[in-house]
Parts: sequence; structure tokens; C-alpha cells
Amino acid sequence: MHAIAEATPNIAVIKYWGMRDSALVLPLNSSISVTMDFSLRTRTRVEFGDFKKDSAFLNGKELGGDGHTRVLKIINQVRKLACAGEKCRVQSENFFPTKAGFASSASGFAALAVAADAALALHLGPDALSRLARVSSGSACRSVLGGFVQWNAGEQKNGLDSYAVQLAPASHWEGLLNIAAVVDAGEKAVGSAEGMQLTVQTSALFKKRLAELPERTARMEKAIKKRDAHSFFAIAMEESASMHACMADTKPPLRYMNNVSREIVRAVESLNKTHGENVCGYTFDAGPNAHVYTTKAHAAEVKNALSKVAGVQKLFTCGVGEGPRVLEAPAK
Ligand code: 2P0
Repeated sequence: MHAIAEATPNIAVIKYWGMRDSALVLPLNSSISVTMDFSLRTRTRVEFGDFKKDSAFLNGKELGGDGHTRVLKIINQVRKLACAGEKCRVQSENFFPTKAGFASSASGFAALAVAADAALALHLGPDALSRLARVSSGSACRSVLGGFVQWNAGEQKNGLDSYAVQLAPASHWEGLLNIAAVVDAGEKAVGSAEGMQLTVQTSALFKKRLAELPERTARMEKAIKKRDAHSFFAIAMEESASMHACMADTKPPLRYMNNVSREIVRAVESLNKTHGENVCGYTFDAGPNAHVYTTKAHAAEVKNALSKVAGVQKLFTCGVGEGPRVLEAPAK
């Protein structure tokens, strides 16, 4: 009983930062993301069988500690649903540009959820698959879908209404590109889960952010529906600035962007000013790397501007992706 699946990361343009329940990974606000294409992906093989113990390998290395625990959260759920008792072996490989320094937990846990579901022939629908991936990594619940995705925060204590839905498929806006600028591939000082809860506990600005988000989220949804590039870039930048302001307001302050990141912000602003409209827009996650969204028409110009920023180590271009795919599954 084995299956192989691939999934890709997603980049949020309305960010998830703050949980109302950290055990179930329930967010304080809804978020919106764009799924990346297969130029970055995780391939995961899940096998259930007569093994002595459960084991999980990432890029050939056996996982222990937190990594192993997070894998088992998904595996235990599918075993329960399938009334299966077999031990499992998980083998996961990341196909990312060398030392890209981008988080792979979203693609990794989405690929695991899809492969585990396929291996046990559960055939869960997209809502259940999204909830399944969520328990191991919040952002992974958005990577089980392609295109433009909204993770609805939900209100229920048990998290049944906290899952991602597709706002529009990848084909809705094919010309949209993410020019990712690798600034630093090092490990982050404070992990996302820990950092976001520090913000929730200590930042007064965060309360203001939560109050503003429903309106900003609605504007982003509208910009996506209308393929309104100027507004999409503007809201993405406004949102990135809002999250990073709350990070800076956290006690002690969280500083994920660095001087190179700030030079990228300036380069993007300068390009937009020259055009008299937004031809691109940046967003930064819990790290210094930039994701600069633009359209095909302006991609060369954006790449040229970013390549001139001192400290940018590498650029790669990614389109909107279609979501996970199952490569092998048991015959029906
Ligand atoms: C997001 N981030 O919406 C937000 C914005 C980072 C900033 O979800 O702990 O790196 O595996 O959930 O996937 C970061 O989450 O960490 C995140 P875990 P991950 O994408």
C-alpha cells in the first residue's frame, strides 16, 4: 500500500500570523495565497506495511523530534479514518533551487497529506485534505489547492470550519509571476509558530491589524477576481508592511527583513514610481527573502532591477501553480 504525491509551496499575500489555538493550528485571521508552480516542489512517498516502526525521511535523512511528530499527526489521522493499523514509511524529497532558503513545510505537509490519503484510498475531499495538512503546518492547508487560495479562519473550537478553498484556478491569471529574490539562505532566529504567538501576546499594533484585515482581505479578493494588477501589488505591499510592523512591535522585536530586503523594497517602489502605476509588488514572510509579484509584460524589467540590488544572491521566476498531483496510487 503506497502512493507518491507532489505539492508546491504557496506565498501568502494576506498573511497568517497569529493563532487562536496552537494545538489545532487555528488562525486568528483568514489568509490568501498564491500556489507556486512545479519549479519548486516536494515529492513524498508514503507506504503502509509490515514495518517494525513508523519512520520518516527528508532528503534521505531520518527525521526525529518535532519533524517526526508533525509527520505522525497526519499519519495517525489517516490511519484512524481508514481503521488501519499498519506502520508507515514516509520518504520526502525537496526539489528546490539549491539553497533557495524558502520554507518547505507548506509543500512538504501538503504532499504528505495527499500521498497518505491516496495510499489508504480514503479519497478525502479538498476541505478534509486541507484540514488534515493544517494540523502539521498552518500554511500547508493552502498548498493542497492550486491557483488563488483562501484559508478561512473559521470560528468553531474543533477547527472543522478552518480550511482552505480555491478563489480562482491558476488559469484565471496566467501572466502573474513571482520573481523570488534569495537574500539569505540561513536558518531563521525565531521560528514562525513561536514568533507569531509572541506577537499575539505582546503587540498592541497587532490588535489594530486584526481589526483592519477583513476589509483588506475583501479588497485582495476583489483584485484577484478582477485580475487588477495595480491593486493586487498595492495590497500585497500594504499587507507585508502591516505584518512586519507588528513583528517589529513584538517584545522583544522580531526582525526578519534585513538591509538587503529594504533595498529591494526601494527598488520596487522606484520602478513603480517611474511607471506612475504599480507594475510590481513585494511581499516578505518570516525571513529576508523577497517575493516580487509582477506580470509577464514587466518581468524582464523587474528582474533587471532586482539583480542590481547588492546582496541579492539569486533570482528565480515562478508562475501560478495548479496544486498537488498524485504520481502513483494503489490500483482501485
Ligand atoms: C503565511 N507564514 O501566511 C505566513 C506569513 C510566514 C509569514 O505560515 O510553522 O514557515 O510550518 O507553519 O510554513 C509560516 O509558516 O511554518 C507562515 P510552520 P511556515 O504563509
